[in-house]
Amino acid sequence: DDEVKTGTGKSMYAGTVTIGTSGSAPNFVMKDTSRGGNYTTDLNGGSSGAGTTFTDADNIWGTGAASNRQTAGVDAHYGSQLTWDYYKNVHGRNGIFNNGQGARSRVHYGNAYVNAFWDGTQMTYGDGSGNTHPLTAIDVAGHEMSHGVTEATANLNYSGDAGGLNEATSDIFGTMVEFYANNASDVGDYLIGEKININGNGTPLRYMDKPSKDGRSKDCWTTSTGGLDPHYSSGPLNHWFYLASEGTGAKTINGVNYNSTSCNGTTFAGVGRDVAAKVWYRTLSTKLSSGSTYKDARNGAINSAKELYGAGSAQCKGIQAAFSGISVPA
Ligand code: ASN
Ligand code: ZN
Ligand code: CA
Repeated sequence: DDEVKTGTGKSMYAGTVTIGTSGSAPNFVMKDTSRGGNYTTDLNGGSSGAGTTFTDADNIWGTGAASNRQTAGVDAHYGSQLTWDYYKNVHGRNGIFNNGQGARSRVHYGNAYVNAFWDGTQMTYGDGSGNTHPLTAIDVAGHEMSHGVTEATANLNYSGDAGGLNEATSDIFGTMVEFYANNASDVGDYLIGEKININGNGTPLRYMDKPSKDGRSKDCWTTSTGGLDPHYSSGPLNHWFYLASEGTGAKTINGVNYNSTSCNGTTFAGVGRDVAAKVWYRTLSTKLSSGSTYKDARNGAINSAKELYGAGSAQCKGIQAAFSGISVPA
């Protein structure tokens, strides 16, 4: 039956969580009828097809260990559930496509595949090196599904300035989904991929307070930014989001230390991440298009902040100061 059931998931990265399922004993199904029918399947090492939808006898899923096939499914399903709830409850968006339809998530793609991706219609996750750390952490799931939101809204290109805006948008909303989850095992931070140990030494993939800490991303916008891989040209907008949210200077949030400085030497307070995300969502969904530049992002965000909070508001000033703080000129 299609009635929503509440399952218990023993995840890899987020502890024991509640997940939306359906069906009934002994055939519960990892399909969430309360969230557009989001469902999660096992590719079992394959690289094509729909995979096999996870089922379970007692609606208690996974063990918390990667060796159990359901575990990665729990994390992926939980990530899709959080992403659905974040966009719905915070931005009034009804699913990735804003049409009430959920999406499939596929886990156990290929062998030791160290990536995850949105392909326009569905999510796919590899199991990571050694097949021991699937790329199913909350921020990664939120990042990838936000590529779907970007595609359905501004449809930003994946090259030039727009490529950086595209990637950073996924980092911004992946991060906001992580904060929204308020999960004690995977706390909100301004780091990307801190749970999946992709570098093998425990360091995250990206740092929003100072993107250059990854050795390749840029902190400040220049006329050369658009020539970089989108995962590095995202740096300035990630830095903007941190500065707009938290301001300049040293800060500890959920036990993580940050120290962010502006590119132009100014110091200022942040307007809070909820405000910065609201402004950026409005910018993405009403101001930008495929060829948008960092200058378009600045103008769009300032106009969005004016519409939301008023021209003279502290919020509008903070958004503007943070764009000047990443060297995007007026
Ligand atoms: N996981 C990568 C990303 O979302 C896939 C890609 O390179 N597009 O950025
Ligand atoms: Zn991405
Ligand atoms: Ca994170």
